[in-house]
Amino acid sequence: MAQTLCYKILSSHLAEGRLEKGEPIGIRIDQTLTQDATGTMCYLEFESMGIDKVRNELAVSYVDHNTVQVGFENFDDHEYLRTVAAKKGVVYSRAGNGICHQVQLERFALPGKTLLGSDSHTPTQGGIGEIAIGAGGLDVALAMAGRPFKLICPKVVGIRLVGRLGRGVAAKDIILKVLERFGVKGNVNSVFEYFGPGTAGLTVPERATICNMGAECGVTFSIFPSDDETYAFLKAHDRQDGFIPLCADEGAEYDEVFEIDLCALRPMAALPHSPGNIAPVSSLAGMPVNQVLIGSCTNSSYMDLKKVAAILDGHTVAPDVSLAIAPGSREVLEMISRDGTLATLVRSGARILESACGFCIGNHQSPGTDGVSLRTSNRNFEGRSGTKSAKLYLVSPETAAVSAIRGVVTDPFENVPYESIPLPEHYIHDDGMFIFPPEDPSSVEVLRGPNIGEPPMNTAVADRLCGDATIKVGDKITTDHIMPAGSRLKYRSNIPVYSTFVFEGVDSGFASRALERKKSGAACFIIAGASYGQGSSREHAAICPMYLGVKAVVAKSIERIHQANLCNFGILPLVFDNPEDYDGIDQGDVLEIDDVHESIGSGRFVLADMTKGLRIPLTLFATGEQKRMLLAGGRLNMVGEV
Ligand code: MIC
Ligand code: SF4
Repeated sequence: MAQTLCYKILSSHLAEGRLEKGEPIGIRIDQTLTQDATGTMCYLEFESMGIDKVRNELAVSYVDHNTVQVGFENFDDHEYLRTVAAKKGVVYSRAGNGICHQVQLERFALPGKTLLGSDSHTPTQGGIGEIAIGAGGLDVALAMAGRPFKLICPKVVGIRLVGRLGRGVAAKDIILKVLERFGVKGNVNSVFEYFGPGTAGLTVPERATICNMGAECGVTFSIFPSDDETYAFLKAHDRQDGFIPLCADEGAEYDEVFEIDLCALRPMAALPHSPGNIAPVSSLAGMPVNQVLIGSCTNSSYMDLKKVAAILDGHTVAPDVSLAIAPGSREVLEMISRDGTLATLVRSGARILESACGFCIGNHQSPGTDGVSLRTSNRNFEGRSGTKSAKLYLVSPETAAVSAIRGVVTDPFENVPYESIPLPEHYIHDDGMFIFPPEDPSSVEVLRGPNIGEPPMNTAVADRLCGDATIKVGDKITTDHIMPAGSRLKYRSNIPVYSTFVFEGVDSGFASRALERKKSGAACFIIAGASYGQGSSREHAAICPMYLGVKAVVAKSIERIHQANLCNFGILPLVFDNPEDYDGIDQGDVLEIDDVHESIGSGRFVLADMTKGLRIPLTLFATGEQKRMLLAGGRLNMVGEV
């Protein structure tokens, strides 16, 4: 039978289950990646498994998120990551080498391989024809231990591209169009497979931009075929040996097809406060802008910055705009330094930032009060920038650059000084900022600063949970709402401290309220609307609530990575059978669940709201393995199974 590209790679890596839509399957993982903010927990978890050396083909540990280093914590974390990598056979990418997804694309990603990464934008590597999936740190630790990664065999949405992008229209506009169609919820257990004649006109970095933001739709991964463009990109990095051509079979059938005519596409933007809130840039034209930030794992490639420089050349940034640019990697920075692009950027007044996540995760460059910030990154959740009242618009580098010069949002369609910019024939590359693990790690001492604690353990779940609706939240609660990053990031390795910030921006009293309940032996319940836990892969959004005594999340729907993280740490992810039952529960209501053990087995729960006298049916959507984890109080309690 004719197969999609997605199913071809899945079948060549199938380790468990049947390759049928909706079935739980396990796949072999060739490569893993971690970044520092999720990495410390991940390697602590890996160490707790008692395995000497990683068992997959390649494991890379990047330092790109926590590079601000105010206080000793970040530096200590980096030292832990450097030494544990050497001990366990992991390649270490030092701070300064660049953003994990950009560097992985340049140096390691290969068509036909599988990659699991402890970052939700891991699917960026789909741009090279790799199945690349984001997951919590514990799942990545299990993959490093050689265990198959468990997922639901996905529905494949074919995205057919026809035509060519017009002048000033970018890959970013394609994915914003996809976001307009599919939104940020309701796409769990689906993947996007790009095909059609329009794919040939897109370079690998452009394809990577598109796959990067599939994460915002909540799909498991996105993928492009591997073709002449893929070969050209690999060859330009002297990595053509890893090339294999790959595409869907003739006549392969998709579960659904969405077609985009690239000729008709116009520049798009995601409006505050969701990447799914899409409008054409032309509808925003003339709106004054305070800040423009170019960078992040979505749009910080050499090609992106060449286009930006071509637009900025000969201009100065508008007087009331602050423009800052973060090249995605050391390779990009070296390329733009050597060919003069950097001088053009500097001459225009751009502030050059470190090759790191930086502004994207709210580490710095927070906008002013009520500020309008145009960004080429992928998330514009309220407060993520560090300024709650700021309004973030996600746009292409082209829209960002023309608007930076004019000081108001400006449509770049037919408004850029070049037709197209070709891929360089050769990229300068230098692996000097990677530390490759020694053959014999016996003399390596793993360094642990005082900020680094053990991963906390949960207790096996009780058969009866009694407590209250400790917090009630609405729809589309992101992991940034649950577990803020930005200035709080440095506590990622210190769960007791980091936990004090759970739901900080939503309800600052939550953490202390939850701890009080925990001390009195009561269970905390989180009541939520649709698409709970969307956004990042950070397992801290499960670990810290677990630490505070949360036993169950009861929601209209829960996003894939977060659902898996909740199971991994022994929090019940329960979904309302009737979404309107959400309305009947108020924060503070006394809640009970009886027969928890039996209910985990059957997947059928009844939540009693004692305050209102309601009995509310709930379902647990979990695999057999996840059910065993929930009974045990989390994966780390399943001795002998990791
Ligand atoms: C993000 O973009 O939200 C992050 C920060 O990269 C997260 C990972 C984290 O929270 O450490 C992600 O995307 O998974
Ligand atoms: Fe880093 Fe931002 Fe990409 Fe997350 S989305 S990996 S914070 S650049």
